[in-house]
Amino acid sequence: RGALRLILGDHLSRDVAALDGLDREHDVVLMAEVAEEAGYVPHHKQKLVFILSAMRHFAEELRSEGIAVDYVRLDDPSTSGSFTGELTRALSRHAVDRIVVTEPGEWRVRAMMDAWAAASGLPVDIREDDRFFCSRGRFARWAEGRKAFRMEFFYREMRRETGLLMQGDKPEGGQWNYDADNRKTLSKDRVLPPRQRFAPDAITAEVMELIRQRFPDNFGDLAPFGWAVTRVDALRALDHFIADGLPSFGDVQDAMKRGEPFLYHGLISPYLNVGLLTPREVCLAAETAYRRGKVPLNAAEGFIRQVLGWREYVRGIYWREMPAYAETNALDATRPLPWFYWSGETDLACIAEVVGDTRRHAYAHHIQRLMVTGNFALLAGIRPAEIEAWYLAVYIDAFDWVELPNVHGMVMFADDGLLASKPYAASGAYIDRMSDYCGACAYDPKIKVGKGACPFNLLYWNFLAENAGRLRGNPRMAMPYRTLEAMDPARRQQILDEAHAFIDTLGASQPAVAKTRD
Ligand code: FAD
Ligand code: DLZ
Ligand code: SF4
Repeated sequence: RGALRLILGDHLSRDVAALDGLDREHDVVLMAEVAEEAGYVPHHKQKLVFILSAMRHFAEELRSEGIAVDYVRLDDPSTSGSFTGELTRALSRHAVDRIVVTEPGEWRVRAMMDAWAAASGLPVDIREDDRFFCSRGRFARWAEGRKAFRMEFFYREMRRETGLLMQGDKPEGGQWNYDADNRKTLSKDRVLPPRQRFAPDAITAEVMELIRQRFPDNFGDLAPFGWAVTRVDALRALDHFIADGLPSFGDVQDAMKRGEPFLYHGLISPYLNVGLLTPREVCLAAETAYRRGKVPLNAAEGFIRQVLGWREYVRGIYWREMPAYAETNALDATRPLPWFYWSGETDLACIAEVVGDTRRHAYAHHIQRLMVTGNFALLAGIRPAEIEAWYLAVYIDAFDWVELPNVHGMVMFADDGLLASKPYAASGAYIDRMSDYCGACAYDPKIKVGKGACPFNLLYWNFLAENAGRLRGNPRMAMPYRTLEAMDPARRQQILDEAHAFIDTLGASQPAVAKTRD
C-alpha cells in the first residue's frame, strides 16, 4: 500500500517535503480546490485565479511525470468543500496506509491537520516545510531569552549562515545594511521599465470564468490577469526583474508614484509564497548579478535583506508566537475599518490611489502597504483583526504567516513592539516627500490644522495623544512627544477636535463580501 500525499495551494514546489520519497507505483497525490479556503476571507478575484490556476498547472506537471494525481475541482458536484472532508473522501477512493503532508502556512490549517490522524485512523506524517532558510527550530534558538526581537540582528546571523553577500566573516562592502542609500525620491523624468505580464492560457481562462461566476462580488478586477502560474514563467519573471528592476531597486525602494504601482519592485512574492520560486534561488540570482557588476551593492543588499531578513523573520515570529499573537491589541484600537478600504471612494488621494492599484492588480508595494493604508489604520485606531482581514483578502501574496506579523506587528504595533521597536506612524509630510500623491489631493500636507489640513496630520497628533500612556516612554518616540507637548494648548486642542470630527466621518466597512466598482 502507498501513501496519500496532500499538496496544498501554497505547496507548489516539485521538491516540497510531502513529495520526498514518492513511490510512483503506489502513492497518490491529492490536490483539492475547496470552498472553505476560497471563503475564509473574501479573496481578491485575481488571488483566487492565481492559486487555483497554479494548482491546476502543477497537477499537470506532476501527471506528466507519471505521478497519479487525484484533483478535486471547486465545482465538483460531490465536493465536501473542506480539506478534512476531501481527505476523508479521498481515503475511500484510494487504498493507502498513511497520509503525508507538508506543514501549512497557517495556524488555522495546522489545527485541522492535528485532528486528521484520529479522524482517519491512519498515521499522518506532517513534514517540516524546508523551503525556508531558517527552520522554526533555528528561529526559536535565535529568539530564546530575547525580550524583543530586532530584524537587523536576525538578518546578520542569516547572512553569516548562508554566506550571502559575505567576504569571509565580513559583510560585502564593509556594511551590513545600505538602507541609508535607499530613500531617494523619484525624479519626474525617470523612465520606468515596462513590466512583464503573462497572457492567460486555456487553463487560466477556464479558472477566470469559474471565479467570475462563483465570486462576482469579491473585491478586485478579474481582468486583465497577467501573473505567472507556472514555475517556467515565474523564472522568466525573476530574470526580468533581475535585469530590469533590480539595478534601480535600492535607490527608490521607498518611493511612490501615481499610475505606477510597480516601479522597480520584484513582483515575485506570490511565486515565492506558493512555491513556484525558492527564496534561495532569488537571493542567489541577486547576488550573482551583483558579483557580475550588473547591479550595485545597495540594490542587491536591499533586496536580499527583504527575502533573507524580513521574510524569514516574520515567519519565525508567526510560528513562535501563534496562536496568542493574533489576539493582542496593545494600543486598544477598536474603530471599524472604513468602507473606502473596499470602495476606494475617498477624497484622500493617497488612499484612493493605493486602493485603486490594489483593486486593479491585487498588488501594492511595501511602502504603499506600510505608509499609506497601514499608516492610516494605525493612526485612526482601526481594530487590528479588521485591517488584518482586509490585507489577507486583497493581496495576491497574502498568507497568514506573512500577512499577520506585517500587519499586526509592523503596521498596528498590536504586539507591543515585539516585531518593531516603534510604530511606523507618520504625518502627511512623509507621504508628500516620498510620492506625488498630494498634488492630486483635496487636502494639503503642509496644512496642519483648519481648512484643507491633511487628515494624516490631524490623525498623527491625535494618535500620539491617545496613546501617550503607552508610547511616551519609548525612547524612539521622545522627539514627537516633545513637539506635541511644546504645542500651544489651544492649537493642540483644535487639532484633536478636528481629528475627532474627521474620525466621525469615517463610515464603517460592511462585513464579509465587498462590492467593487467594476
Ligand atoms: P519587493 O519589494 O521586490 O521585495 C522582494 C521580496 O522581499 C518580496 O517578494 C517578499 O518576498 C520579500 N519581502 C519584502 N518585504 C517583506 C516583508 N515585510 N515581509 C515578508 N517578506 C517581505 N508580503 C507577502 O508576501 N505577503 C503578504 O501578505 C504581505 N503583507 C504585507 C502587509 C503589510 C501591511 C506590509 C507593510 C507588508 C506586507 N508584505 C507582505 C511585505 C511586502 O509588502 C511584500 O512582500 C511585497 O510588497 C511584495 O512585492 P514584491 O515581490 O514586488 O516585493
Ligand atoms: C488561499 C487558497 C485558496 C483560495 N484556495 C485553496 C484551495 O482551494 N486549495 C488549497 O489547497 N489551497 C488553497 N489556498 C491556499 C490555502 O489556504 C493554503 O494552503 C493555506 O493558507 C496554508 O495553510
Ligand atoms: Fe494623502 Fe494628505 Fe497627501 Fe492627501 S494631502 S494625498 S491625504 S498625505
